[in-house]
Formats: sequence, C-alpha cells, structure tokens
Amino acid sequence: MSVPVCQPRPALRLSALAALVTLPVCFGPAHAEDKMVAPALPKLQKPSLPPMKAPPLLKERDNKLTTRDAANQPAANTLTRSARNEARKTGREIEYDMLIAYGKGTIYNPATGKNDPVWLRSYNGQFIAPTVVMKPGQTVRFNLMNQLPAEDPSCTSGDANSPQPTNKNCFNVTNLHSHGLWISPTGNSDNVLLSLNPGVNFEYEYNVPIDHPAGTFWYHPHKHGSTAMQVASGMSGALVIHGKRYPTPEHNGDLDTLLKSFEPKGGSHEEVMLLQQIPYACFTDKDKTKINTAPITGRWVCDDNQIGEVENFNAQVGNFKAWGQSGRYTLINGLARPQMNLTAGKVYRWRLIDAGFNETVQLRIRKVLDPKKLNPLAGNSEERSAEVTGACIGQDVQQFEVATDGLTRDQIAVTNTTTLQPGYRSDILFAIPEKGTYCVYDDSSGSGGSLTATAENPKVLAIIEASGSAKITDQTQYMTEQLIKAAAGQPKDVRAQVVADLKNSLKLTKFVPHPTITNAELKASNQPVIPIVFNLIPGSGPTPTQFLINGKAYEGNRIDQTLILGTAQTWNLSSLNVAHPFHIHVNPFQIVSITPKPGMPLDPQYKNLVGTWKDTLLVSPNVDIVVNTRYQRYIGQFVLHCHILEHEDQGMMQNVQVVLPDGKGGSAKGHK
Ligand SMILES: [Cu+2]
Repeated sequence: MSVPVCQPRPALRLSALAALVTLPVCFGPAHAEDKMVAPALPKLQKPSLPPMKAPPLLKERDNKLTTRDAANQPAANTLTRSARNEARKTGREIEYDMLIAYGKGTIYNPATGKNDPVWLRSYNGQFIAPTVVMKPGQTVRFNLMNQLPAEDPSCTSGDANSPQPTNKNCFNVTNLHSHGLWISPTGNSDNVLLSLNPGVNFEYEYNVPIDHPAGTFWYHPHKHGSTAMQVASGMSGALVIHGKRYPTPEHNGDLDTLLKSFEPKGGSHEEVMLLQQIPYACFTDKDKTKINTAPITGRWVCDDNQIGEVENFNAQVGNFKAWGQSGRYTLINGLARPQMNLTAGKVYRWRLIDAGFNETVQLRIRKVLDPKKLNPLAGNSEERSAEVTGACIGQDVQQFEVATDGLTRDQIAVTNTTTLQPGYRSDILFAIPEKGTYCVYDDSSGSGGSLTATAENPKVLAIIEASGSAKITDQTQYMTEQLIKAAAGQPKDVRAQVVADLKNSLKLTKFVPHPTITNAELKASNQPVIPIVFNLIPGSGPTPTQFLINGKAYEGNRIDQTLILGTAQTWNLSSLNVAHPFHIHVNPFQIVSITPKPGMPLDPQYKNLVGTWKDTLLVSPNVDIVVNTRYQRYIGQFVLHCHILEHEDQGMMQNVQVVLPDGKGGSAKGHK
C-alpha cells in the first residue's frame, strides 16, 4: 500500500508552523519514533504533512510467458512464445496485470493529524491506483482479475438505474474504461458494456493507433450502477500517452517533444497530479447505515479501532450534500495536503486529472505572505476558509494551460485559476517566481461555477516550499523565453515557425492533434444537429429523483444515437437544472460556442475554451453550448453520460452507436 505516513521531522520544512500548532498530532504506531524524540514538547510538534509522491508506475508483466499465459492459450503454436517476446522487447506489445480486490491503506487526515485506516475496493490492492504509460502504436493488454467478494444473487435488481444502497455485494461487478482514449469501443477493447462478475478474469486489448495524440488520460471502472462507488473508493488511475513525434512542415507533432527538457528525470508519469475525493466513513452498525459523526459539527470521524469504508451508496455517494458535511479532503496522488519541494525558476508541467465527482476544484497557486497563518489542523469549512483568506494571499503563480483533456491547445491559456470538473484534465506549465512557501488551493467560493450549485469553501490542497535564487518579475515573458529556448530542440525545418508561434501570444499551432471541423465539412456530412438536454427531476415522497437525458433514463437495450462513420456533426448541449459534465467516449469534440442564457453573465470557467478539443465539458443550466465532432475509424456501441458518476449510475447516460455509411447518405444495415 502507498501509505502517506506521518514522517519524521526532516521531511517537513514548514518551520513557521511550529509556533501555532498546539495539539500533538501524531498517534499510533507510525509515530512512535516522534513521540520518543520529543515527548515533553507536544506543543512544538508539527503536523506531518505527507511528502508529495507520484502514484507508482504500473509494472509490466515479466518479459517471459508465465504458466497462466500457457494455460490461457491452448491453441498457441510454436511461434507464439518467441513472437510475443519479440513484440515485448521492441515495445510494440505490453502486458499488465490488474487485480481488483479490497485493499488496506491509510489516508492522512489533516483535521486530526492522524492517518485514518481504510478498507477499499482497489487496483492491485493499493490505495492509490498505479499510473500506466503507453506509446502510440502499442498493443496494450490488461489482464483484469475481479477478486472482489462473490456477488450476492439477492441483489440483482430488475432496474438497471438502481444502485443498491445497503447491499455492498452489488457493487462488486466491474469493468475497465480508458477515459479519453481514441481506441475501439467494442469487443475486448474499451468496451464499457461488459460486466466482469467477481471471480472472472478478462484480457482487454487496447490497440493504440500510431496517430493517437500524446496526452493525459485516465482509467476507471465503468459498470453501470457500480461506477460511482468504485471510483469513490479510489479506483481511478492516470494513463499517460507519451509521444516522441516531432512536427514536420506538413504534419503536427507531439507537445512532449517541445517540453522534453522540462520533464522530470524519472519520466512523464512523475508529472501526474491525480485529484480524488474519497468519501470514506466509519460505520457504527453492522449494516453500514449509520456513519460515525462528531457531535455538533456532524463531521465524519473514525475512532481508533475503526476503519474507513465506502459501502453505503445513499449516505456517502448519492447524497450530494454528503461530501460537504463529511469534512474530507480532496486528495492529490492519494495524499491529503501533501507538501512538495520545488525550485524557483524551474518550469514544471503538471498533468492535472480530476477523478473526483463531488465538487469543483478551482486550482490556484499563491505565495504565503505569513506562514504563521497556515493552519494544517483546519478542520471545518470556516477554519479552512480562514486559512486561505489569511495565508494564501500573496503573488499568484501564473498557470499556462497547454492541453485540455489531454489534447494540445492551439494557444496556451494564461490564467491564475484552472477550473477542474469531474473527468477534466488540464496540463499546465508554471514556474515559481521566487523562493518561499506557496499554497496550492481550491479557490471555490460561493456557488458560482460549482458542480452542485451549493456554496463551496476555499481550501488548501497542498503546500509548496520553493528554494533557489530565481526572481521572476514578468511570468508570461519568462515562460515565453523558456519555451523559445526549448524550441531549439525542434527540427530545423519547423523551428522558425514554432518560435514565431510562441512569440505570437504563445500559440502552439504545430502541436494541435486534430484539424478544426469546418462548416464545409459539416455541410458535406449533411447530418442533423443532435440536442442533448440534461434534466434532474428531484423526487418527493416515494417518487425517486429522476436523472434524465432528453427526457429518458438509461435503458441498456435502447440505442439513443446512431451516428455515421466518416461524418462530422454538431451537438447542442444544455441543462434544465443544475450543472452536469457531459462526457462522450471515443471521439472528442471541438467547442464552437458557449452562450450565456439571456440576462446571465458568462461564468469565468468557460473563458478560453472556444476552439479547444475536449471529451468532458460542464453543461451549466445558465449556458447553451454548441460543439462539433467527427466520427473516425471506430464503429460500434459506446456511451455518453453525465460525469457526476452517481447521476450516471442512476440513469443519466445514453447508448450511442457509430455505424458504417451506406454510400447513399444513410447508414448501412448489415444482415438485418
Ligand atoms: Cu449529472
């Protein structure tokens, strides 16, 4: 297990914190050493912020055929072994084992300074899911082994949109989705319509095309009815496609080639910043219906002999107020309030992945003017807000967003705040302007831009300690210079254009993966505009809340959209009430317009998005959104849905199919 332990002192450099912390903060066996070191000085003890760590890298299966391989290949011929080994050696084929089982771990709880033990559904028994790095042109096999406890037959519900709230065995069916990957959605590929019951193994095969964009993607389970509970347990990991294709005068290339000199020594997976919200709770009854809460505040607490779990759909996941009441923290790479040591003036790339679904994160980085005002033990929302408004008020570290949802932008967006909604990815560059302490915080305030339309409070997510002698006065100018320097590594015949683009307000024209969808292309395709209207109808009395798209809840056997391969099409996205992140599998979309409803201001989170490519976009009830998309290469059935996963599990999803054209402007019917 990856354990964010209370570290002995050398890992902590927040010296100024010592003065204000009055509680002993480390308990339990992990801190025996701390207690022995300074038993008489509890007032000087500091909360041990977990040091920042990237999630572990998923290790490839041994480069030799195992007994299980042999057993799985009764028809294997004599060429199999050497052919597969050769493919592995050349990196064309890669195999991973993914065990799905309960795992034990701990989550550091800043409010108490303790590590809360947890028992959660997990990948490979680790609390933080491993990162997978793939290359374009690779065949990637995942041997998914569902070793969750056997399903209780009594929980088989006739209603597909009805996750069972109390019977935990209903949440043990799983599958695998690679969010954002442009691969086949059918058969043994990115097929979310599969169900892997407990005890079942299945080998997924992803053929990542040679022209797949390099970028930041992620994986998680996607079994309708179990998705939210499994992702809420921390079952989400980063999936990085790393590219080495330089641009040419005719073709665009991978942004990775421009950013190579900024990459950490360990590799691109060390740039992963996986944001999760895990609503673990300790229960006071056997049936896991009653959550242990603190008197007065109502915050979720765990006694010393208790273990945190995610087992009650209604109480922990289905109730949109639960997260706010819980007092839990948004985690980065499985760590609550980690501390990282960075060097001022160095360019960092963060691959931000929002794998949460409980709240919006408005990520902001600002200098701490008075470190004494940091309060690592801030527990309730008032204390956490007070910490931000007291400490995180210095200079902003500018963020330079280079990619949305893994897809390189045509122009870098310069901002102080990056808005992350469930399912979003944002690749940002930044350089800390000078040494000092910095807050990485969620600047959510009020209900503006919020996922749940309820007020959220600002809160510290991580602390940066920056060292070094750099002094940057103009951050945009500095970043432009650094990127122009990096462009020296570009091929001669494109270098001048890359540099000219950067000088022209940080354009990245040579690195955009998809050509813009033109009106001429849409006209030639001659397809109708598709409306998508989200509607959440609150329940009352015995009538449950309804989660609808275009007036209907999900029906497994109904195809809601039939799309024709090779065409481009316009979609209009809107919501009748509360905001829902629209996500569609396989082909991304390009944003054409985001128009506020009459009399409404445009929410700042929509700035800089027109023209960009994404696969997930928040549809606020205050806007009308138009996007274009094109269906390329892949046919078959897949889904679109709301990425508030508990909405998806309860019906906010549609079946989509891409079919072959009939050559006459319609769709081919096959043998029917
Ligand atoms: Cu929704």
